Amino acid sequence: MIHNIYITQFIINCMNKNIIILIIVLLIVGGAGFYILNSFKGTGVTGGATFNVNDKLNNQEAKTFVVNGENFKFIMNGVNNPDIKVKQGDKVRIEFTSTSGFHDWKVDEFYAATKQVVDGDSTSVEFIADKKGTFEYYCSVGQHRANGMKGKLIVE
Ligand SMILES: [Cu+2]
Repeated sequence: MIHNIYITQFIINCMNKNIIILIIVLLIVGGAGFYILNSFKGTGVTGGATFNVNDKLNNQEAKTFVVNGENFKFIMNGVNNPDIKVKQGDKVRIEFTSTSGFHDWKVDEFYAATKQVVDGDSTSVEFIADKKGTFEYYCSVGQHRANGMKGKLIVE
């Protein structure tokens, strides 16, 4: 009986020791992980005017649309001036190429605008579609918008 108590005591002592060691290991690993994660923050490549510090949406995967422009229309997957549909809160990325002529892609309500590109050049813009509604995207070069170079951005 006494023998059994000693064995039980011994096992409990061992478990305590193991638990303490486990906790120490977890603290070290956790601390190192936290330190490594922190050291990565702030070193990210920003690459654009849409980078928001302290914006968790920034980590969201962007919904990407590949759009081409020519005189005087936008084309996406073979469709002219297509409706671009997203959900409220989505991060939207427009990858825009001018197949011919001088063009850009713009939506005023989200202050989203690519730079103007010419013949075969590409550019892109990212923005958060933070309000619902139907908005017009368009080309701001010359009279292109009036000539029909526009379409709908629908945020649901
Ligand atoms: Cu244009």
